[in-house]
Amino acid sequence: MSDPGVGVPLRLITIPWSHYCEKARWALDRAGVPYREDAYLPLAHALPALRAGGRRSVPVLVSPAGVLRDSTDILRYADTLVPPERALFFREPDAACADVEALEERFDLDLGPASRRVAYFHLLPDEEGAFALMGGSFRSLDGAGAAPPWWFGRGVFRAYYPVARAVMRRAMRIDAAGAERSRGKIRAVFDAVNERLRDGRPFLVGDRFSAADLTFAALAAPLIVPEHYPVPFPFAGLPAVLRELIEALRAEPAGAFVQRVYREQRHRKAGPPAGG
Ligand SMILES: N[C@@H](CCC(=O)N[C@@H](CS)C(=O)NCC(=O)O)C(=O)O
Repeated sequence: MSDPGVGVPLRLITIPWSHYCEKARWALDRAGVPYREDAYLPLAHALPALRAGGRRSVPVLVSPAGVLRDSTDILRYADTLVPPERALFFREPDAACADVEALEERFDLDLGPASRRVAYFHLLPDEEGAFALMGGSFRSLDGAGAAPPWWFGRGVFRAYYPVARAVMRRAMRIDAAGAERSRGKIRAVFDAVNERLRDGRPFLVGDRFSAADLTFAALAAPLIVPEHYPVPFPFAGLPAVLRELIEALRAEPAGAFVQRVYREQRHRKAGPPAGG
């Protein structure tokens, strides 16, 4: 396990089920670096993120290298803690390195907001489902963030949820027209990944796991619900229309790729996986 440096414990501020937070958490787990996850519900996350020196969005990592406010910066930081052959961004400045960077950015800009918008568009109307997802996701964490907040009971949730939902819908432009446009973006990204995987390659770029694979898998996860996602998404409890979309995407090469990468590469407490 690498030592991040000066004995300052890393602190990762998250909304625990958020796919950008999962992207950052996966990179830290993979680097084998100890950190504490401080998990918050949407809305409640903003003040701690700002107080830590971040923006309103999470993940925020408080690290010896400073406060990192973006999942890509956290992946780059995790890369400083592993040997070059395990870095998520290839170190040789060649075509493969540029390919990883371009894919990671495309998934960040196109796939992440779109998969989140479509998933939330179907999930948010279901208050019971949201209660189950939010409570369950806290219980899945280790250590400091393991319990839902003290006020997280059904009664308070009923008052909190409509406010949080309205803010989330506005902030992330979650509506029917937005969901439709996002489905188009998801289609374009999945088509591109299906095409890339057509020759049977095990990874999106080169012969080893990279930031492109990790970012695609994490940011597609709300629409694949991989078995090994560390925060449980109770698939059976999801609305039927979302379950159907998930089943359809899982059946594509890109969807199967996400499931496989999670199974083979996602280890909560790191140690090098075989072939990784
Ligand atoms: N580009 C950012 C995106 C992070 C992001 O969109 N985070 C969402 C959670 S999935 C968030 O914090 N949303 C609440 C807000 O912006 O207030 C990254 O890669 O870290």
